[in-house]
Amino acid sequence: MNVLFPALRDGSPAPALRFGDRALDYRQLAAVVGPLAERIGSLAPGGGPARIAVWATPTLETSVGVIAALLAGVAAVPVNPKIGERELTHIVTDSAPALVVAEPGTVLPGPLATLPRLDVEITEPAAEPAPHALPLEPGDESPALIVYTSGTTGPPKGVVLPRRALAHTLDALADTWQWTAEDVLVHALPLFHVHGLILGILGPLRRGGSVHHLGRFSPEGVTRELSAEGTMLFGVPTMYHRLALEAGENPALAKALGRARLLVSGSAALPLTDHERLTAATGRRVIERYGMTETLMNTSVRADGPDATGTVGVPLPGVYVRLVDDAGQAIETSDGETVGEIQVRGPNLFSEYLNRPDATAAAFDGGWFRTGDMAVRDASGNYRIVGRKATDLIKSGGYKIGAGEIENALLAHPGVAEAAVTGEPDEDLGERIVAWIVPATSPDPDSLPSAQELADHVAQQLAPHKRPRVVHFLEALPRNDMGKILKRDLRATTPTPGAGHA
Ligand code: MCA
Ligand code: AMP
Repeated sequence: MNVLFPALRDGSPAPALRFGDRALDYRQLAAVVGPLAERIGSLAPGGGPARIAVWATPTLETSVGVIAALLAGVAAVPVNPKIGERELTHIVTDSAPALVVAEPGTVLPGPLATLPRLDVEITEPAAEPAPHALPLEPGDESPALIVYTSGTTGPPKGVVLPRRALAHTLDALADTWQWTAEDVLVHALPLFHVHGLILGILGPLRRGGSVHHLGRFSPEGVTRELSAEGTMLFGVPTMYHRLALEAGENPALAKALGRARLLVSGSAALPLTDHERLTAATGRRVIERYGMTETLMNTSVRADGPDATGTVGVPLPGVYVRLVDDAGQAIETSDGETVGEIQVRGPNLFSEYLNRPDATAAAFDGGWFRTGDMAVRDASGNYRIVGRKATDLIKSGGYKIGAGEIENALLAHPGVAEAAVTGEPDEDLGERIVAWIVPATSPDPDSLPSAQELADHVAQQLAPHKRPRVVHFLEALPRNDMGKILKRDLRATTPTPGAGHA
C-alpha cells in the first residue's frame, strides 16, 4: 500500500489536475513533483519529525506542493491563506515547519516569512515530458498531513493523519461510490481541510482520474464543468443550498446537475428542504457522507444502494461504527429512535493530536474514537445525525469553529470586557456565529467597538470564516452561582440597543 498514486508512477498521459485553464496530466505532474519532492527531501528529510507548511491557496501549486511532500515522506501542514495573525502564530509554533512551500510571488505573513521558502515553479509543461524517477515512499504509519481543527476551547489542534488513513478512506470511497479513473471530479472546496484536499485532490489522483477545481465556488462554474466532462460534484451544504435555490430558475444549472453521475454533500448536514429542492429541479438525489478531520470518512450513502436521503448512510468498508449511550454502553437496537454518541474504530483514524497526548487520550474510549456527534441507526443500518454533544462547537459554511477560540480573540480587543459566543440556525451557512459582548467601560461612548470592528478583529486574528455575523451588546452576561456563563439563557436575553450585523 506504500504507493499512494500509482498513475503518477505509471507515466499515464491521462489528465490529472485542472485549475481554470491550467492543467497537468500524470506525466507532467510527475515531472513537476519529482524534482520538488527531492528538494523537499533534502531540506526536510523524511521519516523523521520534519514537517513543512504549505500555503494552501486553491491552486495547482498547492496541489503539487502537497503531492511532492507526500512523495518525499515529509508531513505537510496546509495553511489557510486567509488565516489571521493569532492562529498562524499558534500553528507555526506548534508544528515547527522546516520550510514553507508557496506559489512564486506570494507575500507570506510574519511567522511564515521568516522560514526557508520553496516556490512551486510550474512552467509551461512539455507535451511529452521525460520520465522522472520518483522517490521511494515511506511506510503506512508515516505522517502524511497535519490538519488543524477547532475544539470547544483553546487554540486548534493539529490532527496527525498517517498515509494509511488516507489510502484507506480513498479506497473505501472508491468502493462506496464506484469512483474510478473515468471520473472527473468538480469542486470549489478550500485546500486546507480534509474535504477539499484529501477527498477533492488526492482522491481523484489515487484513482488515476482527474479533478477540475473551480478556484472559487459559483453556480456558473458548476454549470460549466458539469456540462462538459465533470461526472462528480463535491460540496458543503452551503454550496448545495445555493445551487438548490438557483437550480429552480436556471435550467442550464439544473440540466448540468442532472447529468452528473454523483452529487456528494458533506462536512455538515444538508437540510431536507435542500434535498427536495434539488431533486425537484434536477431529478437527481444528493448523496451524503459523514466524516471528521480525525477520522476521515466514516459512513456514506452508497451509490449502488437504496435511497437513504436524510441519513449519512452506512459504515464504509473496514470502518466500525457504534452508538454509545450516556452510561457508556453500546446501543444494540436499530430502531431509528434511540440516540447515542457515534464512536468509530478502523484504519481511517488519525494517529494523534500533535504535541497533545492529553487530548489524544481523552478523545478515545478504548480503541474507539469519540466523535461527539449524536445519531440514531435505522433498521437498514443507516445512521442519521441528530445533534452534537458540545454546544460550544459551531458548524458554519461547513467549517468547524470553537466558541472558545472566538471568545478569546474577542476578549483580546480593548473595547471588550466580557464575551460569549453561540451558534444560531442560518439558512445559508447552517449555523451563524453570534457574539454577546459586554463592552469595556469607557468614559467615551463613541470609542465603544462597533459590530463590524469586532467582526474585522476576529477575521484578522483568526480567519474570516470565524468572524461573528451578529453582535449583541449586553450590560452583563447571565451567569450561574459559580460564575459560569449560561449560554442557553443568552438566546432568551433581550440585547441592549446597538446590536449589529457584520
Ligand atoms: C468577509 N470577508 C472578510 C471579512 N468579511 N475578510 C476579512 N475580514 C472580514 N471582516 C471575506 C471572506 O474572506 C471572503 O473572501 C468573502 O468575504 C466572503 O466570505 P464568507 O461570507 O465568509 O463566505 P462565503 O464566500 O460566502 O463562503 C461560503 C463557502 C465557504 C464558499 C461555502 O464557507 C466554504 O468554502 N466552505 C467550505 C468549508 C469546508 O471545506 N469545510 C471542510 C471542513 P473571498 O470572497 O475572497 O473568498 S470539514 C472536513 O473536512 C470533514 C472531514 C468533512 O466531513 O468534510
Ligand atoms: P471537522 O472536524 O471540521 O472535520 O468536522 C467534522 C464534523 O462535521 C463532524 O463531527 C460532524 O459534526 C460534521 N459532519 C460532517 N459530515 C456531516 C454530514 N454529512 N452530516 C452532518 N454532519 C456532518
